[in-house]
Amino acid sequence: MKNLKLLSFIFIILFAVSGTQVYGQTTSRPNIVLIYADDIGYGDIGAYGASAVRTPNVDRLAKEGIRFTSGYSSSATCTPSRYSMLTGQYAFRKRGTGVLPGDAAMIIEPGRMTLASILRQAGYVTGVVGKWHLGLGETERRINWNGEIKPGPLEIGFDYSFIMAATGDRVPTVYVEGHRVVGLEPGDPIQVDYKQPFPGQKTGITHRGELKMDWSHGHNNSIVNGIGRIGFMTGGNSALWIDEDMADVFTKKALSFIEDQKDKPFFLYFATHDIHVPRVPHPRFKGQTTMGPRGDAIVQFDWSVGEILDTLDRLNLTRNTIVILTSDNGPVIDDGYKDDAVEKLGNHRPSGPFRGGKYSKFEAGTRVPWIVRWPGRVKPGRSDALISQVDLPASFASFTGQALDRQQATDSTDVMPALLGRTKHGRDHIVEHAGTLALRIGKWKYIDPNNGQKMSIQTNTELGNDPQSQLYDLSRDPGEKINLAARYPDRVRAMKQRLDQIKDGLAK
Ligand code: NG6
Ligand code: CA
Repeated sequence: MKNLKLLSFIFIILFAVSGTQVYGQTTSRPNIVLIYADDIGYGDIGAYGASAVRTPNVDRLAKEGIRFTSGYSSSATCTPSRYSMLTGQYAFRKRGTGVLPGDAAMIIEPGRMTLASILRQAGYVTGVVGKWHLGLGETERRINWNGEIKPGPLEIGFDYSFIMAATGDRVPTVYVEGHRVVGLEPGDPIQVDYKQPFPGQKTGITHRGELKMDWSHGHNNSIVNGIGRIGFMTGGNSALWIDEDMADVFTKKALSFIEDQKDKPFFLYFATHDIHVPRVPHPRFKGQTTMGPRGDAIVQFDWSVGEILDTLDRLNLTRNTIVILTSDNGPVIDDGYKDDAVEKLGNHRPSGPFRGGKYSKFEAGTRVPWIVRWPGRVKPGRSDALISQVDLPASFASFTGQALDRQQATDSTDVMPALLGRTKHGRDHIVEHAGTLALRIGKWKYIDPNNGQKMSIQTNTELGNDPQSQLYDLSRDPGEKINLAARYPDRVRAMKQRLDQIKDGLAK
């Protein structure tokens, strides 16, 4: 009995020691900076093959870290990708997790375990700067923008937040820091309505000729800073953001967070607005590419990344910081504004070698740039491991030696060994979500049959929908051109079955 106790004691000690030593960080917790781009495609980055735009800072990160070739966002649009990245649960499991309006209630319940709360639990100071798009407040359409706006990021594990509520093209076009709109004057309260304009309000339809950037579809409600938006708002004039300054504002906040927390382990979730629409980079980036605002916004994004890397260098934090860079979904050219993106694209291929883009079940919808750097600990190189953003909660729970609440982050897999380059293998499969689902297992990609539109007329994107099953061999046909479903009916059946089981929560 005594021996048994001693044995289990030794076992526990060994386990604890090996647990913390797995990643060789017994003495310190490295900082974590997650740079999350918006709508940047696989082919939009120099390190991933782009030549029409230069991205020296992202390329530096790729050179000093691991460049993943099969890194995925869990969905082909923003809200569901962010939802699953923070919660570890696929967004398709929960209703109401599609692209949210700016006055949506928060879709992650207060107190729920998230990537942020996991790290906070491990002693990290946690901050989010940039695009939120997960809703705010308790009740839809009932947010009081002039009072305390909560729950929000602070209620799900962040110690600090400086965000835009939804997207650059949705009202309210103001920054929210903690629970308050920044720079609001009490005499000029904000009102938001997604259904109808306020009496006498100028809109993108009534005053189209006055717009500094015309819309191509949607984006014709309120006019703010000369640009039509989705949704109507009035008031809050002193608080309205200036699109041209947004990258500067967010980057500055991110840098101060790093600076303020430099002596503690910190987690920064830096979610840029770039390169989402409206693409209105600061004038100093204007004309940096031949591709118009979309290309210039990539340069601006790269500048923000450079500021983060330089600050880590200056504060001597580089070696003790894991930087992850990825994007929330694939690329789109015309996402609703006439910003010359189509006309000036030239030979640039935002989707890289892949088919489709944002909104699509083809690879370019969710296969995105994904880089991990941890100098001295992570050997630079390239990895073809399959990894998904939904894996971040489980991976960082394991990294910080915590047991994950399996009831919650049901879809999250610990891929930390792959993220840190200790193995070339990540998950065995990837679920790709754009309305309906697709499944990748190894080199095989299966797309569930469905009757959706094949092509988005608005954005000119191939959505991957087809009433027939689709099966592609990505190793020979990364562009998903040759449907092999008829030739391999057994594989189609097996993959469909697996996908159905995943959908029903019966298999991972
Ligand atoms: C679409 C918008 C698009 C973009 C997208 C969300 C229209 C016609 N299109 O509804 O411009 O805002 O939603 O993008 O309004 S995401 O990256 O945040 O998911
Ligand atoms: Ca997006």
